[in-house]
Amino acid sequence: LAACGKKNNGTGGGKTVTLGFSQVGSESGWRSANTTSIKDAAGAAGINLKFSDAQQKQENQIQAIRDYITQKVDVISFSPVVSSGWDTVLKEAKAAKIPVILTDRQVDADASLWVSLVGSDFEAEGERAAHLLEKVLGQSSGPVNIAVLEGTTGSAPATQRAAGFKKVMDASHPEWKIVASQTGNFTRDGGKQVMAAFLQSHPEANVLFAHNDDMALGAIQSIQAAGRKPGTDIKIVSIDGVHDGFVAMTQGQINAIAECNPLLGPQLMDTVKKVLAKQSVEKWIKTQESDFLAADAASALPNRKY
Ligand code: GYE
Repeated sequence: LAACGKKNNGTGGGKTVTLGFSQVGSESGWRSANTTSIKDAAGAAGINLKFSDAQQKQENQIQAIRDYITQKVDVISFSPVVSSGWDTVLKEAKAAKIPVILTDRQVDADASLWVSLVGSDFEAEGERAAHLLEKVLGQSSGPVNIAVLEGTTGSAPATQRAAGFKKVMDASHPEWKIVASQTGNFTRDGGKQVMAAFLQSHPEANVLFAHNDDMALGAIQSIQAAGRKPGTDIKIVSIDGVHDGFVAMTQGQINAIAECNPLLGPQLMDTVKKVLAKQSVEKWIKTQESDFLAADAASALPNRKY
């Protein structure tokens, strides 16, 4: 009777669906928007969401997934903090006949262990960031000394954004030089600290490629503290397109952003329902994204959804 009283119970007829979701953490503005999107979309779809935050630790995610298996949830979904090391727990889910849908980040595991991935093409984002840098540099001549703030080591977005950026460099820009590259863990504080060290060890750096906006925003503080002008003395290109990143673009502090859309909730809930209804789903449900230069930021800002 309780189920009958519900307008929408996630399957259109049967019992309420329970989805166990393990989130990476709350490291960035992107992640906060992603969490909100998943919670809101579950509510709207009438799906019972069990949500846990792994605080950027793989062992916490593995534990959360094991708990969801024990609780016999209908579907498990997670955004894997790093790419490797998932085979054992994914086999456990398979043995329990619980489908696994990946969101956001990919895993290096046998593709038969997960049903579908809802997320972005990170290598394409790295390539897009490099093409944005071409536009930012325009006709200017002189050395291009790039400092890179990498995302979490071993995570799909860090590995693939670096690879995509390098692909464009190797193909078209022998004159670009990466002078320093280190992880800032996708956090503002990480970006701030690593950039402060780069400014000391590599004063020749005149470009920053940050794997996400939050690290760029942290770096901006260190660049200003060093008496240099972000966006002018050091050109900055980042990835995500969170609200504060857009504000920094309107101020000319970030020169360009390759968008990575965190609003994956609706597509995830849709995929959950299809999988349970035994409908076919694409192996990789890719996210639509755009590129923005600082000049576009002011007009785009009012329409940003995250
Ligand atoms: O770019 C970053 C977040 O996995 C795409 O994780 C995501 C990345 C995003 O911390 O801000």
